[in-house]
Amino acid sequence: MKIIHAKMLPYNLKLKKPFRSAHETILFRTITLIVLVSDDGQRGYGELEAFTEPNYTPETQKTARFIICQHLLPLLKNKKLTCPEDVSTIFATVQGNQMAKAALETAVWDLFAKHAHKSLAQLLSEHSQLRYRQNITVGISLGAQVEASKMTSEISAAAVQGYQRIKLKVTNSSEIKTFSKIRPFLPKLKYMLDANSSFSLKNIAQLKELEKADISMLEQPLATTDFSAHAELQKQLHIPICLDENIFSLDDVRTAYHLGSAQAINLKLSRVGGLANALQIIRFCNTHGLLVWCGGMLEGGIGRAANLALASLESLPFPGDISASNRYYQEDVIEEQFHLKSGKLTLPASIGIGVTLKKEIEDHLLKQIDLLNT
Ligand code: OSB
Ligand code: MG
Repeated sequence: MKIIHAKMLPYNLKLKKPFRSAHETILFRTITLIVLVSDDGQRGYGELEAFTEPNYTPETQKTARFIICQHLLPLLKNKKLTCPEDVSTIFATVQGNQMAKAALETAVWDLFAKHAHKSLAQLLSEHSQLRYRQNITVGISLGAQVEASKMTSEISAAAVQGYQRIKLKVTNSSEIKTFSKIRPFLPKLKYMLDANSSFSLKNIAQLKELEKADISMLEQPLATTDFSAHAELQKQLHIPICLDENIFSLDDVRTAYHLGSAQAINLKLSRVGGLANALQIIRFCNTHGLLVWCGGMLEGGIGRAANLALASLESLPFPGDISASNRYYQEDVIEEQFHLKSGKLTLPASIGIGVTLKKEIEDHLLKQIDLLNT
């Protein structure tokens, strides 16, 4: 297979309400939609997940679009692809820029799946030799709240909708205290906290307070690149640490494993450069006893569908951050909706990524300049 056309379209999504984490408060989410056309006329879709500001990862929408146009697409041009895994090999000469790579790589997976008349989940299952499920238990990530009453009502509302696992953002010690206080009165579900690098080793005493709170794990308590501080904390803390911001590659997962920095990995296919890398990480985690689960990036419909296909693999039993379509946005980019039913989302039935852009968005995307022939 060869990629003969490539187009992209930045797209703004407005959140229903602000989403606050330690990094920033988001009200508008810009994504970039990607379409790749193969020499058999098939269209493959990808979504660029970098944020507008370089707070969560170094990439931004603008830097990633630049890398895609100037460095990645020229590498793809005229290359014969025999399998989707070829893409990460071809991109290996470009350092980092994982989200730029993932946006194109997932579109190539979509093309190969469509070419084989298979769903993306089925193709991922075949390439990883892991079984997949049609109905996937999912969790929700709730933005940080200062007040106990707000925290309680947000959590209760998510429980009523059927979410089986609640992740709550915390940004400081007082929010941790508030959560610990309300924890005994919350519905009987799995809970976890995500600190997005808010703490340092000086806060060990406050973090150890959480040992009484019955949570599944604590995500990214310490600095974004600090594997050794997390290892030090994990030695002293009787709660599994989950790494998110630290993990850009399989090498990072290996480092975390060998240093003992974490017992769980939040796997975001965009943050690790795509699906092929994600599958390698899953394999490593499975053989080394690390819990691995599918994270989220406030995706639009294309990104959500790719996440759900990845999360369908049986080696990811812990519910991921893949909420229903109605969670974040009034208006999404795709026709279809992912509805929560008894805490689960169902894989789309069609081949490939299984979802389609809304007609007017698709038309607009196809009218953009061809980035492979300019
Ligand atoms: O830390 O996991 C995170 C969203 C954006 C950036 C980082 C994170 C998150 C979330 C939301 O927690 C996950 C989602 O529902 O998409
Ligand atoms: Mg996180």
